[in-house]
Amino acid sequence: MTDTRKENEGTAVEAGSLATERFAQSGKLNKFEVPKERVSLLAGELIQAANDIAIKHEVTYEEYNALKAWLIKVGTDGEWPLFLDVWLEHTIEDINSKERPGTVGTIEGPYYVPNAPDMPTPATLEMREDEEGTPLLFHGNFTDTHGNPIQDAQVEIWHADAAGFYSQYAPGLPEWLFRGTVKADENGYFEINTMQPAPYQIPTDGACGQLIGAAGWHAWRPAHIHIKVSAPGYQLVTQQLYFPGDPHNEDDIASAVKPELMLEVKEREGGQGNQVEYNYVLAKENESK
Ligand code: MBD
Ligand code: FE
Repeated sequence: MTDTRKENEGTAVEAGSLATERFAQSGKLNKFEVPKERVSLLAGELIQAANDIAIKHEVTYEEYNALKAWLIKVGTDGEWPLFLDVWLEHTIEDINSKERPGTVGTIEGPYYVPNAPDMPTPATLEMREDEEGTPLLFHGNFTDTHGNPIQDAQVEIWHADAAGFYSQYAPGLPEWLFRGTVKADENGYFEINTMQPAPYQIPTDGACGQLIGAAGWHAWRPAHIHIKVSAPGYQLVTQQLYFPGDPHNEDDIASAVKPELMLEVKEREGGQGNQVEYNYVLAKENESK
């Protein structure tokens, strides 16, 4: 997997900046209303924390200017979504999901695209002819927190290919490769045919990669499948699912792995790849723990 990635490394930074473009297109750049008191509190404490670190470690002008240059580069490379989703979103997600009963969530990350093609169950995600990788059948069902089946549930799914690339964020991939909106049946059951994704290395040639290199860290996320599950009247869950045995389950650079999100992988009868079952429990709109 590392070899395939290397061939394309020159294009990696593009993925980061595309995430910025998409964030802008979604209208989110001007949309927020945070009360003055909160801005003052949060921005004030963030600035104070930076000053405290400078005092604690006696930051030099060399280091201060390196920071300035690097922050400028995060912007010009378009990597603010990547930076924030890798190093901060996990904490925001934890805080904001702790009162929601049912299936556990985790971060969305920078590569979600809304309105992926609708497909009824059993679904097969878009793939190229002779798509490489291990076929994966992913199935499960939806219930509410009392164990009753849920009507009109859907699974939005997106993941990397077997080389670690996301469609719409890497050149040359079909637009909706490994992206779909799968409608569960009237019993809340769904079935999705896809290919197992590869571990993901965040772009190494942009500002985030430069930081990782300068600090001597690694750039890897374990292989993962992104999911948003929802049904009318229920709270949306954004999550990812992971594969046991991946060496980066223990040291995900984005700190987004939770034990509840680990799949149990079984071989499919007939030797056709693997299958996994994951069942969703959704909380009603006003339901809390
Ligand atoms: C990803 O695929 C991802 O899921 C996150 C969180 C960050 C970078 C790339
Ligand atoms: Fe991802």
